[in-house]
This record gives sequence, C-alpha cells and structure tokens, in this order.
Amino acid sequence: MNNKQISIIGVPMDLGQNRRGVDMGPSAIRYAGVVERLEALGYDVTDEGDIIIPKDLTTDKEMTHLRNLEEVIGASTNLGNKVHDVMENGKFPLVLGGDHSIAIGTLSGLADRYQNLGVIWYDAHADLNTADTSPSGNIHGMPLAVSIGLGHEKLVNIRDFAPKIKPENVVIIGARSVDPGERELIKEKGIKVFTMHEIDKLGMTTVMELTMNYFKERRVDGVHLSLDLDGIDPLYTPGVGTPVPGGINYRESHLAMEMLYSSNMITSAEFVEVNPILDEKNKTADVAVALMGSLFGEKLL
Ligand code: EXY
Ligand code: MN
Ligand code: MN
Ligand code: MN
Repeated sequence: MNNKQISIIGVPMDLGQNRRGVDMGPSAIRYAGVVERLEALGYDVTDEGDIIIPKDLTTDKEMTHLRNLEEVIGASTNLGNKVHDVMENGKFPLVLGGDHSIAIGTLSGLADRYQNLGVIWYDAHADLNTADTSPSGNIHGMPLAVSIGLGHEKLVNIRDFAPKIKPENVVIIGARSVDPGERELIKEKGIKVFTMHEIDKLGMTTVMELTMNYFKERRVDGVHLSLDLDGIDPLYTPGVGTPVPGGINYRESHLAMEMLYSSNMITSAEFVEVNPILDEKNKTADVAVALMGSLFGEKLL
C-alpha cells in the first residue's frame, strides 16, 4: 500500500434494508481491533468517528418502492462529503458499514478524485436492482446500479453529478444470488462477473489475476474494494442480513486480499453488512478485521 495514512469512517446505517442491527457494524469492527491491527502494520490510522444518519428528513415522504429513500440520500451525501475530505487530506478512506447502501455515498466521494475508477464488488449479490426490478424495495440491493447511473434520479445524482463509475470498470466477485433484472443488466452493460462457478473452476488465484489484468487494460486511475461480508460463505461470516450458502471460503478470501495488497492497486475500501445481532461472538467482525490485515500487508511469516 503506497499510502501509509488511513482514515476510518464509520457508517451506522441500517435503513437500506429491513433487519435491524447492521447499524452496529462499525462498533463491532472497532471492537474487533481494526485500529490496532493496522497500526501494528506501520500505518498511521485516524478514526474519524461515525457519519450522521439523518432520520425523518421530510414530512412529505415520496411513496416509492424505495425503503427510507430520503434518509439514504442524506446519509449518502454526508458520507460522500466525508470521503472527499479524507482524500483531500491525502489519506486512504477505509469505510465501515452499515448496510451496502452506503456504497452510494462512498463512490460519490471517490468519483470527485477518480475519473476512471475500477471497482471490485465482492458480494454474493450483484446489487444491480432499481425500484423497477427490486423484489424487496431495499436500497442495499441497488448501490451498484445507482453508481452506474440507473435508478431514482435523486439517488443517482447524489452530490449533484452522475454517473459515478463506468459499468465496464466493475468486477463482481462471488455472485450466487442474482435477480432476473440484474442478470439482464449485466448482459446489457457488459459487466464483468466472476460467479462462484468461475471461482470453483478457475480458482481464486486466476480470478484475481484476471481481475487485475482487466483493470490494467482499462487503465483505471484507482481501484475501490467494496467488500460485502455476505460474499464469504456464511459458515465463516454468519452475522449478515442476507446470507447465501455456497460462498467464497476463508482462505480464498485471504488469498484475494493478499493478492490485492501485492498488486498495489487498491486506493480505497469499504467493509459492509456486518450485523452483530445476527452474529456468533463477533465472528463476522473478526473476519472483516483479519481480511483488512491481509489487504494492508499482513504476512503469515
Ligand atoms: N437482490 C435482493 C434484493 O435486491 O432485495 C437481495 C439484495 C441483498 C443485497 C445485499 C447486501 O448485498
Ligand atoms: Mn452487497
Ligand atoms: Mn473537491
Ligand atoms: Mn450481499
């Protein structure tokens, strides 16, 4: 990692879905020792505290198929501004969720700085729904669609510009639960996806090599890692709201993080969907912190 200065930003957001508890994710990850773990690797770590999640911003709530739309807009704007400020100060933004709707805010802040940003979406899901295709109305199933410019215009235009990223700069890794509308969008936009099938068949080493070569060919000017803990098999990370069996295993995930560290490509990261209420003894937050260790250069020997 070129940047030895890390700013941690907590986002206690649970309004992008309908299971309570994921707002406590940032606390659980701090409790699991994120600051100490990164400091032990020689980083200068600043904990910026938590983003304010506005409640009940308006009285005339729009009746859309988008749960807590106004609150998500407010939180995303606050987070985007914070990510922008952290980067202005030359620090590596490390965002702790919170449900995956927060990626809308993170990417809105990153897009000021990177015009050709690569994004790794490590997730069981594609998060490519819009209000029209969503089976749930939960915005945590939509952040990737929003960031490529599709969906409710208020979400798409957070911080007054759109789109935030290019669909051809996205690589989804670990997908195994994709809705019909998302499948169509993947085909239509030519989004690169390594499903569990490819991971099983090619192995994680090849998948990561192909991912990094893809970004090099695309001449990206930075790479953001958006890691949803439900990308990993729920055997290892049970504390998530939408677990899907048959996921990426613990060692494969470490290998992926170690390869990203060696590539020197990652310029920002977020770890999302840690829900301590659904967890077993903070296991999922512990895995998140262990993976951050590998992402930031921890070695076994
Ligand atoms: N595709 C489903 C939906 O849109 O409701 C489930 C989405 C879960 C999203 C999670 C966190 O990655
Ligand atoms: Mn997700
Ligand atoms: Mn600026
Ligand atoms: Mn997911």
